[in-house]
Amino acid sequence: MRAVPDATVVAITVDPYRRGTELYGWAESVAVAERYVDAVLGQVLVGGTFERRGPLDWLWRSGAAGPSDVHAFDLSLLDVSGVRVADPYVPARFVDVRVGIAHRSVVQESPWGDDDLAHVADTTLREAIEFGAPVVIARPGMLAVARRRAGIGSDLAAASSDSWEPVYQPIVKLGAGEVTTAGYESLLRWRRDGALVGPDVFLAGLEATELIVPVGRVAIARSVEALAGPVTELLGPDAFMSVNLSAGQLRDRWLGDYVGWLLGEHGLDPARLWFEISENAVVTQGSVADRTIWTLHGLGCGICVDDLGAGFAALGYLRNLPIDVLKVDRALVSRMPSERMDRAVVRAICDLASAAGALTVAEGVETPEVLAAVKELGCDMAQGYLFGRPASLA
Ligand code: G
Ligand code: MN
Repeated sequence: MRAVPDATVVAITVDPYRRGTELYGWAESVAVAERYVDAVLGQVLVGGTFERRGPLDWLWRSGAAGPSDVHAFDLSLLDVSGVRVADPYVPARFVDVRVGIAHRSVVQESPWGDDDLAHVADTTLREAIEFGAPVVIARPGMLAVARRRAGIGSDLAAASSDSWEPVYQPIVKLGAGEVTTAGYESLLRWRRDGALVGPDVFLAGLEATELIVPVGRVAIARSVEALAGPVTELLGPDAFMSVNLSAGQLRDRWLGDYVGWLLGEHGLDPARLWFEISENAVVTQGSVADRTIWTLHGLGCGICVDDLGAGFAALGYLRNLPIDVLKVDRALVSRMPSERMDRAVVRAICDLASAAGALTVAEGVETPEVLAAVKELGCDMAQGYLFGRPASLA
């Protein structure tokens, strides 16, 4: 046990994107970082101890009561972080500084192990680096998040392939008459300690470790089996299955081969298998992701742009990629009855789709009012709790 438990921990990294290293060289960058920590941070962080964890990384810990005014403390760190000049002396050198702050009094969780607060500070520092924010301050509840993440890498690596269980949500056709189920979206779930958990728990971990490639293949295989079996029995030989692809899967050069082989094994018409690519995935021309999409299209599979409406990437996608389906984001769809501008955006998406010869799916339809709005604008299909939640087919 530490003699005095940490009250505040600050995790600091200098030059996280290696811009200084590129401009000044490694040795000088490290020297600038040392000067900055000494001359600048040393003025702000008083009463605790600095621990050097690497050439460009420091951890500052303060025990006992910690700073009396945490807000003032946070602001003083904000003042000296981000991109700034290391010191007032000539020659001036800029330093890029990212800081994660964890106050025990703010995070408010118990019980505390010796390194819990340092772990929380590291989690906030990672966010600072990821989002390009100079300073991130740990929020209440963050220890639980850090702890959940701590075990997840090894749990994912140890997970057996049958712990991955897709669930299926109906997608309905909107015609003049009754709505009828035309196919399903496959949504991946993970059985962990008896509970079935969603992508918010596992997706970032799978992507970070590239485990998304084998796990994604299990998900596709299960979905294709479901399509060939129960879905065809329930809905007939024209029903489709739509499977989400994340960034890591799109970078898998052999995904197309694998899908082609799977479809052959089950004797399925490729047009019945769709793939969803998030609008937020950045697909540049000539990249592996770009080739993967063209390969899947070449096999005859449907290509969908998912979560449409958050950004405007879809305009470029429609021009450069073989898009068959536009899926309108549920945030946008759910606001349609009340917000004129959101209706206008959805209308524009429907126009775009018909010009491009693509189909539209409105996601997240929860009420008859939203369904009416979606029908009025001429969306081809819809999906949402009004028609069914993601569930197993059996
Ligand atoms: O990004 P993507 O469209 O693949 O996300 C699908 C997610 O949206 C699933 O996790 C599913 O549970 C959720 N979802 C599906 N329909 C609805 C709905 O009508 N309302 C809400 N709030 N969520 C929905
Ligand atoms: Mn989707």
